[in-house]
Amino acid sequence: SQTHEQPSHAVKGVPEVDAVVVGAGFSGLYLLHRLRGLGLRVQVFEKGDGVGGTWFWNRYPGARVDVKSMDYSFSFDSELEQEWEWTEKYPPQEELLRYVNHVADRFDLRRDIKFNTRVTEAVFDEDVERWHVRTDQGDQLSTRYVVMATGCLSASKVPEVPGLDLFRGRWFHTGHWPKEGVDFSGQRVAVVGTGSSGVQSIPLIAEQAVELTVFQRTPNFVVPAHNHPIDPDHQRSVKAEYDRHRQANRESGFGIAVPPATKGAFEATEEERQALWERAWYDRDNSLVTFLTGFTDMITSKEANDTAAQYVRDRIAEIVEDPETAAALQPHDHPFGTKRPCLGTNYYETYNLPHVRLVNVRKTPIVEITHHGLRTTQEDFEFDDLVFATGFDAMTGALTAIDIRGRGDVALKDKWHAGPRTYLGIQVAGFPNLFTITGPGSPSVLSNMMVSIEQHVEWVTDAIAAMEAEGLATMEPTVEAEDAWTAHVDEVGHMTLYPTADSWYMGSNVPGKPRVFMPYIGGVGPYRQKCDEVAANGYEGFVRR
Ligand code: FAD
Ligand code: N01
Repeated sequence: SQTHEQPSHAVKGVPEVDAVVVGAGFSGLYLLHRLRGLGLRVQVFEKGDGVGGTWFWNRYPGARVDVKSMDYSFSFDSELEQEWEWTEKYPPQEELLRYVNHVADRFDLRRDIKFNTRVTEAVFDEDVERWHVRTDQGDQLSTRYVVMATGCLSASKVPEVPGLDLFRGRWFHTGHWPKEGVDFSGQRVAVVGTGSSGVQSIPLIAEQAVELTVFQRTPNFVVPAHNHPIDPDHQRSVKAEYDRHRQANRESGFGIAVPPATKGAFEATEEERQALWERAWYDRDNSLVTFLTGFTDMITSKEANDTAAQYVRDRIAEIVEDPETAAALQPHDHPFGTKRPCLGTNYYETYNLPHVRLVNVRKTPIVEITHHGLRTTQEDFEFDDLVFATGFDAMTGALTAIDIRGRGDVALKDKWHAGPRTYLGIQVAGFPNLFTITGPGSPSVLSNMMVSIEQHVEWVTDAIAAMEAEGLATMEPTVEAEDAWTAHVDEVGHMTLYPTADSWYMGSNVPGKPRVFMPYIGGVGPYRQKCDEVAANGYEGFVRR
């Protein structure tokens, strides 16, 4: 596809569009669809060679969503949601990638997307009030609006361990897995990392490898996924009342409607607590949020949270045969849910296999990678393949990787040196007409992201439509609104247990990253209401000119 070659008189011959969208995951695709609907000329840039974002890059064994498919899908088009048939409770990456491609085809989106093209720079020219965007392919565009749909979990992170260049075997990161797949048959494999990606891939890698060593720094809480084919009757019944179902998700805390908790953990009896955790663990239709929403005080009271945490630790001790391995797998250093909890299939069971070994690198840290494996403070390990399931520079990494400069040539990464500052997670003071989808300061990664993506895309495109209708040139938050919102995000975050954990929500997985709780835990329902009120009050907190 091509950029729109329209000669500009405003910016020295640089082609002009109305809007540049960076990224062609779910966010970028829906943005393109909506912005086109406003009659705007839009150019999307995507560094991959296809659409799908997360589901394009994360092709590791076992990669699948852990929000139910009927919830983790677009709701904006009723024909789309009615015609698409999901096969599983939690569909695998291939199915999600098929779905994203279906969306791109159905709405004829590809012709405005330039693939294999990374946006490197976006600079605001105050004289003409336009953004000047450059890519690694030499594109230059002048645009009024820039929307960053760059993803919260797209800047993958390989650990800063010396020696990787010496390693003679194959190495992979789960976040850009080779398209052709990887055959581990007959191989000695090492996996570093036991977050969601590690938890999903470890059991399947273990099925192929002759030897698997898992290097774990922090054990996670892993709840059984109980994935299964979708019952067609269930699919029909949800579709029969999809609008009501979706609306309940939109009004919920995490973007997944669940019956609200009615009491605190200690207002319940021991038997009631136990019964709830049993359901959350064993019910085949369980979902990840059951543990988080079972009692009103699960994410605010350590004692309440401990009742769930202990329940999970007890299950681990029951499943894992070797007591030392079981102890190493039991999380004690963070409350349940304060690091993203995982859903697993045969995860703990995998450690009972004779060819699988767990190494606790909290006790004996990795010192270096060698030509034949890696060395910890205690032991030299040999293997053929090395898998990094080490996560992402989350929420801000994909944004700060682009040289974004606003008024006064201020760089976004300098403005955010002490942590991200936004108004509603949507805009940044001093960066007019630049919008972020599921940006820091919005519920984002603490939610069913499809709900949050649709809400942001709709709010942003409505705001742009209002500007167009009123003939306005720019929109940006006031510093006061941004300061107040950033303080509110922090204050609400600190009313919970989240900041007590060293998580990627806190930036703790990236050395040198400021320790700030980045997402907004106020709940997607209340947050949506706040965004709607701001718009209804003439975009309160924004300067529009
Ligand atoms: P992405 O899908 O990340 O897309 C961003 C795109 O921007 C990418 O294609 C990237 O290549 C491109 N890009 C970035 N920078 C540039 C640049 N400078 N120039 C050009 N292109 C650029 N969420 C849930 O709600 N439930 C789940 O169960 C769930 N499972 C997940 C599983 C995995 C393995 C991962 C990594 C994430 C998961 N998520 C889940 C979060 C997931 O990221 C979101 O649900 C959603 O897919 C994000 O869509 P997006 O379009 O906003 O971002
Ligand atoms: O990444 P992570 P992920 N030495 O950051 C370890 C979504 N997602 O790709 O905890 C040793 O969670 C690190 O240890 P520690 C979901 O939102 C969803 O797994 O920092 N170890 C950790 O164990 C998820 O949260 C699904 O101490 C090192 C692991 O690597 C997010 O994406 C599936 C290390 C990284 O875990 C990211 O998940 C996949 C080092 N130097 C992803 N550096 C679903 O199931 C890091 N680690 C839906």
